[in-house]
Amino acid sequence: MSENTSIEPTDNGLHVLDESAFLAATSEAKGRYGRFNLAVIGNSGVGKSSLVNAVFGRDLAEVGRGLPVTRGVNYYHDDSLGIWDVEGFEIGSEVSPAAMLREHLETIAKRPVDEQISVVWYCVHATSDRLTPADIAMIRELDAAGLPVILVLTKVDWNKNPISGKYTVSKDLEQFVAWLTDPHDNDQPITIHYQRVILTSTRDRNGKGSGHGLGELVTETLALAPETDKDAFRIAQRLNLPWKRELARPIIAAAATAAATVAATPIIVADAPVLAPIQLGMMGRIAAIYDLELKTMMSAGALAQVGLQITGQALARSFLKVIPGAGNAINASVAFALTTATGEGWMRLCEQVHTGKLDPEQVANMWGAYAPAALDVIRKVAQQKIAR
Ligand SMILES: Nc1nc2c(ncn2[C@@H]2O[C@H](COP(=O)(O)OP(=O)(O)OP(=O)(O)O)[C@@H](O)[C@H]2O)c(=O)[nH]1
Ligand SMILES: [Mg+2]
Repeated sequence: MSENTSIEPTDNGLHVLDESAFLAATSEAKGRYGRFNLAVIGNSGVGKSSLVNAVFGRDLAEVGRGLPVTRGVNYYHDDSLGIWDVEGFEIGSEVSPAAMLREHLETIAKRPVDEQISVVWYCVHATSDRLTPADIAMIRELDAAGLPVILVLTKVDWNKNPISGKYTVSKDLEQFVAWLTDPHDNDQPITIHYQRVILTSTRDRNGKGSGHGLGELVTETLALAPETDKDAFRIAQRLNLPWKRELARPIIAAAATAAATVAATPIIVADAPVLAPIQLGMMGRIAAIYDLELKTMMSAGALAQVGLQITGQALARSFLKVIPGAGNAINASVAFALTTATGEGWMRLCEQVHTGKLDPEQVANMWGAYAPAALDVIRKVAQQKIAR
């Protein structure tokens, strides 16, 4: 895992950490989780980019790592997310929209495995009164290609009842939704191959607010994603933090167990950095879950500084003080508690960066604010041990 991590004592007796264990763990984890690919289909201006932005917290198109794969089809991606942006289709073009979409899907199917579509958001403006035959034919093509389709109604105009706080939509939209739930044509029931209908908005009618229906959109997208792509989706999206914690906690538990194993023979505090490779590896994996590219966001020096602060002896010394009889040696249960607390603190710090509340430049300075919380955890563990 981390044979290449070198830890060298400096003049002042502290240790300088090599951040390679951290970086290796991040890139290994990113590679393992892979990329989530979403196809977003809909007419120009229907709100596709706004939706992607609201759910994934970034506009890949703006970042500009896209390539026009074929006319009307663009692929944008970063490590964890790929977006197939498929334009709506002009009425009156020579080929039918469905035939054109089929061609697009064939083109996409020939692309590498890590670009293949997991889920489709088929976007329709909420003021439409029904799906057109072209929409229905296109959704059939998607279904025939084995793709799960969410029918996303965009730019829904919600009315909030000032007394009950309940959100309602217009009568027209209610009728459209009723039709979508039980579609028919001239009184004949018809089958349209979407799995879900979800009403969304990314802002209110004044262009403000944070949107509505987006939580349901991510929940249903996760539910429909193939099993192998679910973790990639949990990582790529930015709306649901508990999913990320669920991914991070087993990593913390595994690192804590590994640290306890190393400390089965108690470690003298001066040698505490022997736990550093384990803790840095854990931190690197957690950073991957929060989709943080700390390598590009922070200088190597700053990263090493964070590593030093977190796994360094200052913390080790201070927590040993709160454990009666520990002396200056770290035993298995202390190593376990320290690693758990470090992981929890780091997870919270990653959340802050991930949600934009903390500038990555500040990570090195801010760790101090998270370390006391780590100490609290250690104190609790110590107290439990004493009580037993
Ligand atoms: N009122 C309201 N306006 C929205 C909403 N979502 C997007 N818009 C606006 O609609 C316009 C088009 O949104 P985009 O997200 O660029 O639509 P698009 O489908 O990506 O458009 P193209 O890339 O041109 O095909 C923008 O001016 C947005 O501000 C919404 O939920 N409510
Ligand atoms: Mg767009």
